[in-house]
Amino acid sequence: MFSECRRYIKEGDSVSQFDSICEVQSDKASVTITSRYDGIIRKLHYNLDEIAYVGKPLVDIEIDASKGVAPEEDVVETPPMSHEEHTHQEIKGHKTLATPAVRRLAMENNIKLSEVVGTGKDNRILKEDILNYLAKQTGAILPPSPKAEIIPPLPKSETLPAAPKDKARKIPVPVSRPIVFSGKDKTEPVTGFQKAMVKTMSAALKIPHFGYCDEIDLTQLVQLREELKPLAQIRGVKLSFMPFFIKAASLGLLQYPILNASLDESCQNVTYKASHNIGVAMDTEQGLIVPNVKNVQVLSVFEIASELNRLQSLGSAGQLGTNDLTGGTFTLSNIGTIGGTYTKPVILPPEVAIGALGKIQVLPRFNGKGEVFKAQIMNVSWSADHRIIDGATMARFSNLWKSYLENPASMLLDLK
Ligand code: CAO
Repeated sequence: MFSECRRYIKEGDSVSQFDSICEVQSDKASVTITSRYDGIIRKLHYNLDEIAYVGKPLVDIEIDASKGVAPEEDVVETPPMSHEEHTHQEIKGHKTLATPAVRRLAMENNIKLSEVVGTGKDNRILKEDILNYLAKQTGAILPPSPKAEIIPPLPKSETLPAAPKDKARKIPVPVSRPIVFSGKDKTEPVTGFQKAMVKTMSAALKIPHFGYCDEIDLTQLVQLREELKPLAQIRGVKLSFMPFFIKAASLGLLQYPILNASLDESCQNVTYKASHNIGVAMDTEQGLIVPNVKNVQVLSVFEIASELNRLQSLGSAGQLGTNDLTGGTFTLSNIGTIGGTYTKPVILPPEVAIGALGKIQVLPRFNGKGEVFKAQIMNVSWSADHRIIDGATMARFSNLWKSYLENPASMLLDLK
């Protein structure tokens, strides 16, 4: 069961294979459904935001006779809600990974796929890669990246806009739909990620939260990151502060494994998790999502950064799969990228602890000699499940995490 949250076509539109038909959202992931056929849209089986059911028809497409296929009505059914299945329509078993549409585009332009660098998952060649390759060959200037493009909100009724025609617009860009002020109350169903949030947060508030806050002097880390950023950039990775926060948390969890545990529903057993799957709260166009970096305990800071880059690009494209969104064991929420100092983070069950990071600010502080200096200060707010974690444990963990970040070289001693 899922809801259709964005549509790119209307009845009577012509579509080609792999054109986007609509975007659907379950409480775990959102997926773009593309056309399997060249043809004309004859019937839409659902209205926007209506609940659709797996295995039922979604849209009827009349197949285009001119493409050498006998005219007939065909039906694209609602797929089983597996993210993997619907993003993997490419031909496998070849040296290069690319969808048939991309292969056709390459063939039409006499481009050898082996000469194109793929920027998709597992080096898959995307349409943009072909267009970029072409642009380089011809010196043409491509339209701006669709990520930066502002697309007007879609109306909900029959007056849907025509399917995006130019190539760049074919990539769906999630845009939040503002509620237009009409002078009348408006009731909308709670769907998608919002629905998941209702479920998770209602469960979370059954947990007695213990809160603990502190301030961290990141002066050394800010400097270190400035030095390492260009090195990571050369290796194709954007290095933010998060990988350090995440690695320091994992080193702390090795000493305080109760914070990387879960409590069963009857509160009879605590399971200490072997993996440090550290969740990162992400603010996306579709709302809050919390993908996690798996097995941080065996990853370097660089590897965490690389994985975070991957999760962020998938997250902002609304393409995170179930695997990335489940199995978290501990969470960090960097609300400081937006603003604020202290907050009261809410634990994500079945996890037992979460940390929220405030904005890094330049503030006057005293050094060891009593002199005032410009310090880079960040506040941290922890919440822990007080049924199994006492305040002292939370405070000791926080002190250790803080010491790694205030003196980042000390992390070297414990890195494996
Ligand atoms: N204070 C000030 N600046 C910060 C910062 C902080 N706490 N954390 C990061 N920054 C800076 C970064 O260094 C980066 O600057 P540069 O471009 O100069 O390198 C810039 O802010 C943008 O960082 P980023 O967003 O690309 O990367 P990140 O790894 O720091 O953060 C993510 C990633 C996903 C945590 C963040 O984008 C995000 O979504 N934060 C919001 C989380 C949220 O909504 N929490 C609430 C959950 S409860 O509803």
